[in-house]
Amino acid sequence: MSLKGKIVFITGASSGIGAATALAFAAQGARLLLAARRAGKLAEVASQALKRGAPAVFSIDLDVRHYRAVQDAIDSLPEEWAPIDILVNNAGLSRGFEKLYTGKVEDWDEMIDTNVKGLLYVSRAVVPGMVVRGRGHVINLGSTAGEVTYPGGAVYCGSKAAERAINDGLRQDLLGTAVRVTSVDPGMVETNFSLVRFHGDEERAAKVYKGLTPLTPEDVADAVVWAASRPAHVNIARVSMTSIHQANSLLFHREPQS
Ligand code: NDP
Ligand code: 8X3
Repeated sequence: MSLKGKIVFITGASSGIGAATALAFAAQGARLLLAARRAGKLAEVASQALKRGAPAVFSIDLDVRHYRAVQDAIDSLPEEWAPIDILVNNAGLSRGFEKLYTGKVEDWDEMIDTNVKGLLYVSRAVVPGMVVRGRGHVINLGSTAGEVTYPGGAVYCGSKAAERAINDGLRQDLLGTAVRVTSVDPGMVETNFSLVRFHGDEERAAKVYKGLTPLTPEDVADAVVWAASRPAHVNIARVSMTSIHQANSLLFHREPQS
C-alpha cells in the first residue's frame, strides 16, 4: 500500500524511535503530524522530515498524560490534518531500575501515566474518526519487556504487558471495521531510553549497551513502515524483534571487554 500523502500521527516524535519513524514515513512521501513535549527537538525532526520528502509537517506540543489536552489537540486540528490515516503510539519511557518493594512511586506514576494511560487517551481521541472514515491503522510500540519480565523492571514491563493486552483488545473491538491494529515489540534499541531510565546518568546508560550490538531506531522504524505498507486487507498483529545479540528480555550475548 502506498504511503504517499497519508497523514501519519506519531507521538514521542522528538527522539529515538519516534524521530526515526517520522523520517522513514517522510521518505515514503507521507504527511506528518508530530507530537512531543520538547518543541525545539520536534522542530529539528520536522525540518529533517521535510528534507527527506514529507510534503508537509504539523507539530503539536503535547503531553500524552493529560486527557483533556490530547482530546483538545485532536479536536482543534486544521481541517486538512484531521483525517489521520496512521497513528503511531510511540511516546513512552522507563524510570528507575529498583526492586519493586523499594521503587519510587513517582517513577511508577510517570510510566503508567505515559505508557498506558497516554496510549489509551490518544487512541480514544483518534480511533473514532478512523472508524467513521472507514480506514486507519494504529501502530503501538510494545516491547520484549511486555513478553518477559526482568528484575528491576516490574513496572515498566507491566506497562508494556498492558500495551500488549490493549493492542489485542483494540484489534478485537475493531473487528468488522477497516481499521488495523499492530504492535511493534523491539528488544534493546539504542536511544535516549536508558538515559531517561537512569535520570540522566550517562555512564550507567552507556553500560546497558556495552559489548553488544543493539537495534537502531531505524531498524524499528523500518518495521513500523513495513506493517503500515501491507495491503489494506492485511493486519500484522505483532512484530517481535531483537538484535542478533539478544534472545529475550533476560538473555543477551556480550563480547568480553578488554
Ligand atoms: P526516547 O527517550 O529516545 O524517546 C521517547 C519519546 O517519548 C520522546 O520523543 C519523548 O518526547 C516522548 N515522551 C515521553 N513522555 C512523553 C509524554 N508524557 N508526552 C509526550 N511524549 C512523551 O526513547 P525510545 O525512542 O527508545 O522510546 C520510544 C518508545 O519505544 C517507548 O514507548 C519505549 O517504551 C519503546 N521501546 C523502546 C525500546 C528501547 O530499548 N529503546 C525497546 C522497546 C520499546 P518529549 O520528552 O519531548 O516529550
Ligand atoms: C525497552 C527494552 O529490555 O530495555 O522496552 O526494557 S528493555
